[in-house]
Amino acid sequence: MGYRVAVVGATGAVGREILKILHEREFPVDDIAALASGRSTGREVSYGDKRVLKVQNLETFDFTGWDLGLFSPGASVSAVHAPRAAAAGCTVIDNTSQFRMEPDVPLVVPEVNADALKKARRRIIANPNCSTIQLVVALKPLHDLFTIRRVVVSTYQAVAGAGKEGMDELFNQAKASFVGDPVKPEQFTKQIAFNCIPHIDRFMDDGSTKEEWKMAVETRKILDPDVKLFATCVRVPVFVGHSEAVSVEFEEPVDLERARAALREAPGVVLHDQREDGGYVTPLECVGEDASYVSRLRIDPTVENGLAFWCVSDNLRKGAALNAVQIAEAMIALDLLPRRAA
Ligand code: 11C
Repeated sequence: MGYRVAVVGATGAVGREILKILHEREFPVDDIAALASGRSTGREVSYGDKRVLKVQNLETFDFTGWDLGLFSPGASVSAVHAPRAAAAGCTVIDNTSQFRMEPDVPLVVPEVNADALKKARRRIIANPNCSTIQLVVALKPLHDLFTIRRVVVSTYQAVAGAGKEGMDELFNQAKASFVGDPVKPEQFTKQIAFNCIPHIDRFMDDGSTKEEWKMAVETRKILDPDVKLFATCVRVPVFVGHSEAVSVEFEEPVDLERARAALREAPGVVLHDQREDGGYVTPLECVGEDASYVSRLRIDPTVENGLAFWCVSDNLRKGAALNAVQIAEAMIALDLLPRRAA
C-alpha cells in the first residue's frame, strides 16, 4: 500500500519536476492529485510516460485523507494552504521560503540533517533554497573533517530559479538580440541574455539581497549555527543548473587528500576533479542529474586552513524537486510518514 500524494504548484517548473521524480524513483503512490491556482484548473500535466493528470483547483481542494502534500506554489500561497493541508492531517513538504526559518519547522537536506525530521511538530517540513542545498551537501563531509569557521561563496544562478517565466525571458531576449528586436527586461531587472545580474530576490537593509541572506541563515540552520557565511548571488544566462565558487576557512588544518576521500564517499556528492582541460563539471552537464558536483578542489593559501572548490547542481532537481521527494523518502525510512485511511 502506498500514499495519497498531492502536488501543489503542479504546472510550474518545480511541480512538473516533482511529478517526474516521484514516478522515476517509484515513490509508493496510491493516488495522486495535481493542484494549482484556479486559472490552471483543467490543464493537464504528465505523471510518468503513460498518465496524464487533470489539474484541480487548490483553493477548493479538501486535503482530508491525503497523506503528503509536496508544495511549490509561491510563498504567499503556501502561507495559506500549507497550514490548511497540515490541519487536515496531510504532511506538507514546502519548497517555498515561507516557513524555513520558523523554529518549529525542520529545514532539511537528507544527506545533512535527516534527524531534524523527528522534530516536525506542525506537520510542515521546509525544503531549503536551491543555492543552499547543493552547497551544504558539499560542505557537510568537509565540516565533519575539519570544522568550518567561515564560507565565502559567489553564485552563478540559472534563470530556471525564476521559474518558467525566467527561462522564457532568457530565450526571448537571446532571440530578440539576434534579430535586432528591442530587448525588454520583465522578470529580471536588466537584460539577462549575454549578461550577468548581481541581484536575486529583494534588497535587505544592509545592502545584501534576500537570496544572499537565505544562503547564510539556511546554512546555519541546516549545518551548524556557528558557521559564518558571506554570499554574493548572481543571475547568469544559463537555463538550468546553479554554479558556486566556494572558499572555506576551517578551524583545523586541511589535508587535501582526506578532503578528496571524504567528498568521494559523501552521499549526494560527485567529485569530478581532474586538473586538465575540461576536467570539471559545468551547469550544462549537470542537467537531469541528481548530485552536487564538486570540481576545482584546491588549497587556498591566502587564509589559514583554506580550501576552495567549484560546485554545480541541477537547481530544479537536487535544488528543489528531488530534495523534496528525498525528504519524503527519509520520513518513510524513519517511520515518520503515516498512511491514513481514505
Ligand atoms: C533563484 N534560488 O535562483 C532562487 C529560487 O527561496 O526557494 C528559489 C527561491 C526560494 O532565483
